[in-house]
Amino acid sequence: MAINWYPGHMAKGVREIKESIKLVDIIYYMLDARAPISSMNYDILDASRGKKIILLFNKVDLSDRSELKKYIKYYSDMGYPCLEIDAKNIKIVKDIINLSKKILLEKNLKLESRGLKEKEIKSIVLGIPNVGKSTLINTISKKRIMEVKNFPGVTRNISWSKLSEDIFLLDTPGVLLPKLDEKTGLVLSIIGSIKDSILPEMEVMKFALSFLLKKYPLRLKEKYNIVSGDTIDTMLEKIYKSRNLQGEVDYSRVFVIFLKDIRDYKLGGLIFDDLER
Ligand SMILES: Nc1nc2c(ncn2[C@@H]2O[C@H](COP(=O)(O)OP(=O)(O)O)[C@@H](O)[C@H]2O)c(=O)[nH]1
Ligand SMILES: [Mg+2]
Repeated sequence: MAINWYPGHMAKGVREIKESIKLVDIIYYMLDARAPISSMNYDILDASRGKKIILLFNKVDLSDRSELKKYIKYYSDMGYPCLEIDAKNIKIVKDIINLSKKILLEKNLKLESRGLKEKEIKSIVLGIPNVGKSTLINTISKKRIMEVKNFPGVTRNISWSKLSEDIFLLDTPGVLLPKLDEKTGLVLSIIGSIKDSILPEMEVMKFALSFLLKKYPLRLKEKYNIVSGDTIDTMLEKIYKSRNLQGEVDYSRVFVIFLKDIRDYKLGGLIFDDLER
């Protein structure tokens, strides 16, 4: 099955991202806290060796916070500093700066010992579509006075804004494509990283229902009175009826209702990955 997951202009960016990575010292790699594995692209981690990488788990307000701890531990054990954020909240800017400084301190000490202390640190935000990169950059620029800066050797027409006294952030984030297999595609569809029209609605709903039944059965029971013995048709009908809609079930409307409920926190904080898989 050949699926065109993302529009062509997104797929073109990989070479450009690798060029951007060369320019920076710190990478803020943004993950979706509802899909901490599916939103990761391990190839880019490989391409980023020698840089300081900070993992930003965004949309924690929609995530299953207690389960998220396991993923934080998983990545921390791999050596990545992690931060849970809500990119819309201006308070997180300070946390990002503080963690960056802490990490740079280690780096600067090493550089200093070689007599090469760096003054200006450059950084970039990377992540898959819709993870919240632009939101974070907007939040940062609301807090900081924008200061366009030119760096020697950087010929492309790009601008940087000042994140802290010595950290500059590239204004254009790097859009990464996730490593897509069928299951990752389904997970990323549920969280809205992949457009709703790409995968068949029924497949997405079936996957979401079986996943939620396995991991969050009480949420389905409370919200729609769905129980594990129900057939798929019964489950979809219950979701339809939860909006007091009458008559024959319109599956496209069920899709819209169900996915909106999931994305609007109507089923509470969720994580659609399994660490064990
Ligand atoms: N609930 C919630 N929504 C967020 C958060 N960060 C971003 N969003 C929303 O996610 C959507 C995609 O964000 P955007 O910044 O455009 O993603 P980008 O494609 O990575 O640049 C927008 O509707 C944002 O309002 C967050 O921390 N929590
Ligand atoms: Mg964007």
